[in-house]
Amino acid sequence: MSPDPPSPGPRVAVICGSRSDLPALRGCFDALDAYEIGWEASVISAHRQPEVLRAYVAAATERGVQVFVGAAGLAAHLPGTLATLTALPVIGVPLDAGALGGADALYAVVQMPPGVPVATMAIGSPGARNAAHLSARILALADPALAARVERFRAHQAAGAELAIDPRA
Ligand code: AIR
Repeated sequence: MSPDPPSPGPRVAVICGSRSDLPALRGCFDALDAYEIGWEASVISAHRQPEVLRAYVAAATERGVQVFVGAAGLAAHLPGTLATLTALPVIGVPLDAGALGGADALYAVVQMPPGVPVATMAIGSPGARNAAHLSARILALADPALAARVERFRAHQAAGAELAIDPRA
């Protein structure tokens, strides 16, 4: 049996808790574009707009979104709240937004209770990039063309090794 064809609308929904988070997410959007994965982005705070978040998750799921990425700083409950609202995979990106350098957000995102999983990335823009790469690997399970692009990226990355360099040149 062949897998279902990819849905036509955005397959990844990226949500962040504030407009101030957007610069850290740039690499996520760039990597999703490079994989040719349709995405949509929204600013919704789990603390400030809980009802908007609930309605958005329901509507996005209805439209065919398959992976949610939640990114927030401080007491970053957005990814965890997403995971309470959907059974789809949720990827969490803790951001550095204050005095604790993102450790606050990391603990908030990673320490989910059993049964409510969030795949937690590194703090900040490296984690945001990896949210795109992990989204690609998840979606590639049912999308052979995307699986080929993931393999192409891996080969390209592996080809970047620099053997026997002159470190002072
Ligand atoms: N935030 C917003 N609502 C709940 C949380 N945890 C986070 C945002 C941002 C930080 O608080 O994700 O990283 C500061 O937001 P703002 O809007 O004050 O700049």
